[in-house]
Amino acid sequence: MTSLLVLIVVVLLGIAVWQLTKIFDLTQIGAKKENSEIANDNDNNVNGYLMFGFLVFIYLTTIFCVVKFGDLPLMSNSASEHGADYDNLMWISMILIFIVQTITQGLLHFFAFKYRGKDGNKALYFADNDKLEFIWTIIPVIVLAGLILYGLYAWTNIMFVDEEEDVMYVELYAKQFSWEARYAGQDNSLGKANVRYIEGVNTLGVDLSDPNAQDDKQVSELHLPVGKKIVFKMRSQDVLHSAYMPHFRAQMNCVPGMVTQFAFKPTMTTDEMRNSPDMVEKVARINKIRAKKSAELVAKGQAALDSYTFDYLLLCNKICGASHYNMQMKIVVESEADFKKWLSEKPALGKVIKDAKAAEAPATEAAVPAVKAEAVKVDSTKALAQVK
Ligand SMILES: [Cu+2]
Repeated sequence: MTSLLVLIVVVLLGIAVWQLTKIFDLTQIGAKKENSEIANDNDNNVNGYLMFGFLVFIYLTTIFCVVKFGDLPLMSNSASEHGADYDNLMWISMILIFIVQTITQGLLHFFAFKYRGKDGNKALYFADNDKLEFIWTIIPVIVLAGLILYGLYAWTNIMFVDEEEDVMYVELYAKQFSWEARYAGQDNSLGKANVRYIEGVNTLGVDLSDPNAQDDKQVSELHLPVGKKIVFKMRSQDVLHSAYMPHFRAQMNCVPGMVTQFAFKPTMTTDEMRNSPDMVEKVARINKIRAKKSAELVAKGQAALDSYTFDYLLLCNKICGASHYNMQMKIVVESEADFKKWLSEKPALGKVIKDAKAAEAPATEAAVPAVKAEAVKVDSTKALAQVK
């Protein structure tokens, strides 16, 4: 209701201002010599200088953004083998865009200023110029073709998985609003799965009649061995999600009803990334902001924020619902030995589900005699009553 009233007030204010300007215009009739709707030299000059002003504005905004936010994009310090290729492609594209936009915007606004209207000037009739058209067509063609070919080459390299190579299979399972992961176990082969099999602790819908499924291991925190190529098989339970691991320059959609794939080799452990100069600087900056915020919170009598420690993350990069922003899973990259130790402590899925069923079964069986005994008790009470 309040917003409706505010809206009405804003609309009425707008109408009032509009009417006032009309009244102001009417009072000006006859006051000025020049009251024509046709642009004169003064108007043209104003427009010409405004064009220049706008050019200065976009240049200054660009410089400001580069200086202030230039260190925020992830364009270096990647933690995967293909990351350097990816970053190169990004750098080349961004530098090209930057140079081309600086030159074209400069020319556009300069000529708009230089050839602003002048009383008595006549436009030059200029039909065409083949040489000029050829130049401004062929340069973008060559540059864009080069970029596209390089992009295709990088993409093919990133997406190629050599089946002969020693790889590890991991499933990433997306659902509103969390992630789960499944390791292929000793046989390095993920068991079949389907949403129809989801029941009780089998939250991934793994088909337990598949022998490959028995030794699979289900986890809610992703650990990866450094230097080993991991082939991720992605599935989704409900809607379209996107598995996004920014520090590894990896992203792939998770589509309900199909399995998608992305593979990469982590090259930096979590500890190495935490200690890299770029990350140390970034974390210090984040903690400075948090300390400032904490001081404000403490002044209000609330609890201070914890200091931030870097962790790799798996995020969802498709807006998949209300809690999409919080759909994330921690990733730990560690040495192969640490990884093996961690994984060996996780129970196999076949055993987990068998144990869960066994735990359910005695409870049901125990419940049945209790019910029977109760029934007997009721019957005997009834019989006693009848006897009495
Ligand atoms: Cu999602």
